[in-house]
Amino acid sequence: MRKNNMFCYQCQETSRNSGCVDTGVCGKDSEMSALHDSLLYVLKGISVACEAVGGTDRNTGRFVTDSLFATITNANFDKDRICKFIAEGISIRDQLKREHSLNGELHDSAQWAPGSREDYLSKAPFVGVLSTENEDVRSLRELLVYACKGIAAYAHHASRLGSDDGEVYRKLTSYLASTTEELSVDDMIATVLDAGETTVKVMALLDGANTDAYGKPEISEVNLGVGTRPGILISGHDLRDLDELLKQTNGTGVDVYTHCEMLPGHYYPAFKNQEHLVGNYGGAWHEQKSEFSKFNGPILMTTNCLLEPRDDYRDRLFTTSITGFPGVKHVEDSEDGNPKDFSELIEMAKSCEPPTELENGRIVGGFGHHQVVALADKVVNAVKSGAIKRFVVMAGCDGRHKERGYFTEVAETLPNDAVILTAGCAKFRYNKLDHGDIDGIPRLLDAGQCNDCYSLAVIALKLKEVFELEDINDLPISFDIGWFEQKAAAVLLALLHLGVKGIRLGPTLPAFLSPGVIDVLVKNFDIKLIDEPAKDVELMMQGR
Ligand code: SF4
Ligand code: SF3
Repeated sequence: MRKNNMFCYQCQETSRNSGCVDTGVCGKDSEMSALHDSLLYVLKGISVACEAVGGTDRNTGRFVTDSLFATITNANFDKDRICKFIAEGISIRDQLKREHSLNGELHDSAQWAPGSREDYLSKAPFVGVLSTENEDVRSLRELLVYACKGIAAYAHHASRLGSDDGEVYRKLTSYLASTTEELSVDDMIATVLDAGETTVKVMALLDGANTDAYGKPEISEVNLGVGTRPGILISGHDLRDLDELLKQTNGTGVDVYTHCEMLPGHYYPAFKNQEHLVGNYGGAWHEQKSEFSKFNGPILMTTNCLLEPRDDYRDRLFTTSITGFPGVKHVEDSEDGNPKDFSELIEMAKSCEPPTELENGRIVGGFGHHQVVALADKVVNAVKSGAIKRFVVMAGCDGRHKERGYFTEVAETLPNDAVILTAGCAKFRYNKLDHGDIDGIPRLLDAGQCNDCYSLAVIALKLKEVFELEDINDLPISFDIGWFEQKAAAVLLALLHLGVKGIRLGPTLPAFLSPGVIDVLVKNFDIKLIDEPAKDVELMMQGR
C-alpha cells in the first residue's frame, strides 16, 4: 500500500521531477488522482476480459479510448465524470463476462461493483502506480500506460470523424492487459516498442480522417489580431468541433478564433477561407488564464490543455467531449453523429464585447506532409546545393517552466542554413519570430498539431526515399523534442519504432523512466537530455 496521499508522475511538470505526492502541479488533487488510479484499474480489468474473449469490440474500444483520454494531463478535473466512467467500465466488464460466460477472477478488479465515489476512493490506494514495487517494471508499465493514453487521444479524434480501427482498439486493450502480467523486462520493452508501431498506425488513421474530412493542409497565413465583432474562442485539438462551431456561427454576427492547438485549423481548405474564422488568439496553453480573461467572449475547450479557470471567465468557459471542470458548463456529445449544440455559446457571444487585442501581424503554417512533398523538388535541390544543411525537428509540447526558453534559444541560434520542422504546441516558443527563408522555403515549417507529428515522420521517410538512403539516421535531420503530456510519450515511441536515434528530449527526462530504463534507451537509441542551446546547436549541425 502506498504511503503518499497520491502519486502521479505522468507529465513533465511533476513535482521535483519525481512525482506529485500531495497535490498535482496541474491542479489535480489527491481524490482525483485516486479516481484516475481506480479508473485505470477498471480499464485493465476490461482489457484482461478482452484478452480472455480474444477481441475488443468497437463499443468497448471506444469506451477504453475515451476513458484513457479523460485521464491525460489537463483534460478533466470533474470527479463525477470520472466516477461515471468507472461505473460504466464495471458494467462493460460484467457484460463481457456474461456474454462470453467468463468464469473465474480474471483480474482483481473483477470484484468491483458499481458504487459510490467513496467506494472507488477506498480501493485506489491498492492499485495506483506505486503498487508495482520494482522500479524498472513500474517504469515500463507506466511508459506503456502513458503511450496508451496518447494512442487513445489519436484514436478518439479519428473516431469522431468516423474512422475506427479495430486493430488499434485490440492493441490498446492487449497493452493494458499486459501491465497486469509478470513479464520479463525484454518482453516489456518489446511491448513498449510495439506501442510505437501502433502510434504510427493510429496517427496515419487520424491523418487520413482529417484530410478526408477537411482537405489537405496547405500553406496559409494566419491573422494574430482581432476583429470588431464578438467572438468565440475554440481551443484543444478537435477539428470536428471547429467544423460544427463554424457552421453554427455562420451568419450570426459572431466570429470564431482559434487558440493553442486549434491554430492549425486555419491550414485546412475546409476552414481557411471562412470569413468568420478571423484568426488565432494567444499562445500556448499555459498562458490561458490571462488570455481567456481578455478574450471577453465564450471559450470552448475541446480537449487538453485546460487549467483551473479564473473567476473572471469561469462563466464564459465551456468544456465538451472528454474535458470537464466542476462548475463549468459542459456541451454534451451528440447522439448518432449529429452535430453538437453550440447555441448557448453563440447566444452568450452576442452580448459580449469583441476580444481585446493581444498582438497583431500574421504567421505562416500548413506544412503537412502533402504540402512539403509537393515542394519536394525545391527542398531536395536546396539540400543538394548545400543551401539547406540540416533539418531540426522541434516538435512536441510547451509548458510553464522557464527552462523551456531553451527551445526559443535553439530556434534563434540555429544557423541560416537550418530548417526547423515543428508540430504541437512546442512551436509557440518561437513561431512568432522572423526566421526568414532559404530559396523561398520558410525556415520554420509548421506541420500542425501534435496530432500531426505523423507528417514529420512521413517527410523524413520521403527524404530517405528520395536520397536513396538505407537508414533514416543518415538523413541530415536532428530531433530536439520538448515534451509535456502523454501524447508525447506515444510520439517518442513512434520515433523509436521508425528507428530514429540520437533524439534530444527536454526540458527534463521523464520522471517515470527509471535509471535502468534510461540506460536501455541510451544504449539502444542514444536518447539524450537537452544541454546548453549553443552546444546542442553546434552538435546537431555536426549530425551528433
Ligand atoms: Fe503532477 Fe503531472 Fe500528474 Fe498533474 S498530471 S498530478 S502535474 S504528474
Ligand atoms: Fe500541447 Fe497540451 Fe502537448 Fe498537443 S496542448 S501538444 S501540451
